[in-house]
Amino acid sequence: MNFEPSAIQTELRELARKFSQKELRPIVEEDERTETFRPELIRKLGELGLTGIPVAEEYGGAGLGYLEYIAAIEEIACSSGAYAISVAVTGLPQVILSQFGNDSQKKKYIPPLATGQAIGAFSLSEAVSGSDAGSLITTARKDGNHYVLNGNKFWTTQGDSADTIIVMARTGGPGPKGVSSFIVEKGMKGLSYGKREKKMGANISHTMELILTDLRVPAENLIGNEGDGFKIAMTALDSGRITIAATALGVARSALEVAVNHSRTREQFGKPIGEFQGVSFMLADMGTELNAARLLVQRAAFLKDQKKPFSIPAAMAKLYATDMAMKVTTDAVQVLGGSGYTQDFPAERYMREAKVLQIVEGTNQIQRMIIGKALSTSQYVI
Ligand code: COS
Repeated sequence: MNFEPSAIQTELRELARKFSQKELRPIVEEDERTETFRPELIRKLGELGLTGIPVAEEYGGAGLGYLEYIAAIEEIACSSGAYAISVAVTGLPQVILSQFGNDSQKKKYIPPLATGQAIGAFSLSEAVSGSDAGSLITTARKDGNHYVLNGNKFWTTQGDSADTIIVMARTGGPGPKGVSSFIVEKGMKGLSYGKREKKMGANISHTMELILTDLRVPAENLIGNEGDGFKIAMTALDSGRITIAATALGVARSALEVAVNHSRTREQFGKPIGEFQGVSFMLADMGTELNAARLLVQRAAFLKDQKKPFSIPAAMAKLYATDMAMKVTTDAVQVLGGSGYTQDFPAERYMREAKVLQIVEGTNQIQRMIIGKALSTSQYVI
């Protein structure tokens, strides 16, 4: 057992930290208010090699693992949960195509995503199918050497700026086995954008409805075989959940930092409030739970890197880290008191960002379902 980060992990963390502090921190509060997403920042992250960390070098990635990836995502999330989500979501098509794509799909679509030249998205949910992902009703009908897609996809992160979108649609009968995955490109005729959700947080990241109207997708853009789509989506979400958990670490770390600084400088009753046990015990719990969460996230990443089963550890990491972030950010607001509730301090933004992490890539109730099912059917050794 070795808890020491490797030289490359430290280097990548430093690189991401510098970018986060220099490029993200100055613009994030204003952009959050104006709901502005800057694609050029993803390009810059790509130039630094931070958008394709776990992707093979032959496809433009860094050829590293998830232990490196989560270190970078945590640092980005320290300044902006929304940009960390953006990097994580741009990673989903890369994960999918690396594992399930054929050679020409890999060569065409992965390098632009891995180098930040293209933005990625993942479109599974619909009005009628959120947690019950296998009940989606968007159709994909084979027509010669094309599939014709019709339906409305909901909650697609950065759907309006994405160049490459993995869309799940139904080619077969009801249930998970009737679902297939397709590569949809920005600008394809029949793809338009519907409602952009008005959200309580992570407003830099646009959450879009995609409208597919007789959208003709070349048959060569089917990933794997017809009917593989649900398993492809679930496999990608297993990996994605590790990156969402890493985002939670960054958001919580920044919230703790703000709370600690405040507790040292804010004086009441003649001494810094951090010297009161009521506050210092809160900070102690926040720090302890943050560190416990990081160990879970690193373990899930480690298992993935070792090519061992990591589905349940990823669900545990996502569940614990995002619940931890919700608690830590809420307590940070509390430590700051009235100031915490104002936009003069970033604590309230962290709290709003943490909330969405308990929901995206499978609600924490779904994570509990996944973990509970594995425990009750003995698939998971405790
Ligand atoms: N990896 C690979 N295959 C998986 C899998 C995974 N993580 N999870 C399930 N599968 C497979 C199952 O093995 C099963 O295959 P077989 O029919 O060959 O046995 C198939 O997929 C269907 O699985 P299951 O019966 O468990 O599907 P359910 O419809 O009951 O759904 C949950 C399972 C709830 C776990 C799934 O729908 C889910 O994760 N929902 C949340 C969706 C989500 O995260 N949405 C967020 C979108 S991005 S913001």
